Amino acid sequence: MAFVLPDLPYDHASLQPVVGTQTMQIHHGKHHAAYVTNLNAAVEGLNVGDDVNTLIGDLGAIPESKRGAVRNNAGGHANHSLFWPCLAAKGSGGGGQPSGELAAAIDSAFESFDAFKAAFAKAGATRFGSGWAWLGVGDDGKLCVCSTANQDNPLMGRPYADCPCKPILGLDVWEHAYYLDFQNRRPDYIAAWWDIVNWDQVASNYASAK
Ligand code: MN3
Repeated sequence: MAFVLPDLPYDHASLQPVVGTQTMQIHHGKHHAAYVTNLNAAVEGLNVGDDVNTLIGDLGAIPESKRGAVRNNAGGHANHSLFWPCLAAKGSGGGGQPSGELAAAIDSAFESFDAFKAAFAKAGATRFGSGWAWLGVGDDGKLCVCSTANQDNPLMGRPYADCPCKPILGLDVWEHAYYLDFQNRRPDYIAAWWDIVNWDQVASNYASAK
């Protein structure tokens, strides 16, 4: 059973001007596609099933000779598969604020939506080199913010991620995610990115994770 590159739920031009068409073409069609191809090569001959989140949650079960390749490429596949549906065109599902249970949980954990945004933006901006910022549900059921390096994911647990949780929103802060649009200005990318967050999808992820 091979892992498959998921289709985008919108076209490549939808997220402009925050994420340009060329960035989307390369990011989804080249980077994410390569993680899927390399993951399928890495798990060839292993009986790992077809759920990438289950796979990254049990990296210790992977033979050591293949664990690094599975960590990087299953992580890349899982991270981007969560990322794309959490985005939408500004004004067509993207932007605004969460409502309902998710809004209440954010207020409970961070005191306000603005305080949450500041904590999440800081996690992304201060991640040295390549990685991700996350909003996730911890074992205690509370929302938390953290970051991971490279293609690590909070589902991997320790020692891969120092913030074990079930992620419900991720922000890719690899340069390939923003360099064509923002060059070296990662904080500007993060500030603009809020306009394309699909809070209905994040709320759905929260309902599944809690
Ligand atoms: Mn990426």
